[in-house]
Amino acid sequence: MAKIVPAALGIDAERALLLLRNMLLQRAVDTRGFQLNRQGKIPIAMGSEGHEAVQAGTGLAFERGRDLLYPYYRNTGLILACGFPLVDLFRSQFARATDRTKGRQIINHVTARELGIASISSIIAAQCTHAAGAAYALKFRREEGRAVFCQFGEGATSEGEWHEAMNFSAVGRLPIVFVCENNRWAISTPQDKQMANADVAARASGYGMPGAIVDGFDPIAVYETVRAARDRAVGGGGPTLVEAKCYRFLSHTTDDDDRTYRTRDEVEAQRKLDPVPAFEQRLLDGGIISQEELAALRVEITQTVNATTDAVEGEPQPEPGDLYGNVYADSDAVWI
Ligand SMILES: Cc1ncc(C[n+]2csc(CCOP(=O)(O)OP(=O)(O)O)c2C)c(N)n1
Repeated sequence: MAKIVPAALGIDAERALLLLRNMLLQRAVDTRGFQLNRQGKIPIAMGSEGHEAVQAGTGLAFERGRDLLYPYYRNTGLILACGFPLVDLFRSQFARATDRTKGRQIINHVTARELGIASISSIIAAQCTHAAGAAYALKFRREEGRAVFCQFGEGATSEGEWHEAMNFSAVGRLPIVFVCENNRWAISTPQDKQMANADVAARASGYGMPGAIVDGFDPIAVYETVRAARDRAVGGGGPTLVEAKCYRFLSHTTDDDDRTYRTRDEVEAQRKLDPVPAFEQRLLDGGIISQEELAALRVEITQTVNATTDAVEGEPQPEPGDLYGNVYADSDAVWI
């Protein structure tokens, strides 16, 4: 018989376990990325530790086969939650010939048209205008029941493109959800040097759309908030700005050393709120998972990540002669 989650959790056991699985996988992928980089096997790794709950919750709100996702580079957990294959994520990290961009793009900058996952751009906030354009297309074509998800950090909200996307979406009442993953730091720039207001969500009213603040360490709260925003978008109510307050536990990338700009005390204080063990405990306390089942899930995920990285490491590198392929139309090969 299916387990029923106590009312306080607000969702059924199946979805609660999906959230947990995604969060554990995301943490395992992050850990492996940093290991592979330190072993000299991949050129750079970008961690999303501290963003697990935001991304698992948002991924659960995403309607596969209908919605469109415009992610940013820190969205490994989210793209996995939206169906992106783990093997393709590591093919991107190892820049193998089997990679969907044939090893061309910087790691984690993936794309999967068939899943509705748009190509990731390194240019901060560029995805926001792309997302607004996609939402405009959905409305223009009268495609009912579909929404666009647009993800970004708080640093991106200083970019002109972000403001243009917000304004255009609000004026057109477009079916789009803006999700700000506010981890307080844009590399070495703290939020209070980025903006004079405390909450990104407060900016929404300036465009004439609702803004919502949610605890980014709580995957269920994120799911419910983003899902409500999606329902509003699909129902013709227009865009919403959701601000999920979280934290980046690791350096910006493996090329960054966060000890140069933030104190260990600050990081340690945030670590105490780590969303992964907190959600494990919540599901244990709620009787959704037992200690044995949790241990087995952790082992299964580690084994999957091990097997995948072992397999991908053995795949071929791109051929040097292929360098100019896939650059211009009618060149020697097509994009997947
Ligand atoms: C237009 C532009 N300016 C600067 C950069 C360099 N840059 C890369 S990541 C980053 C920080 C962005 O921070 P935020 O949007 O808060 O996202 P986070 O990395 O914290 O998740 C910056 C400034 C860039 N890629 N594009």
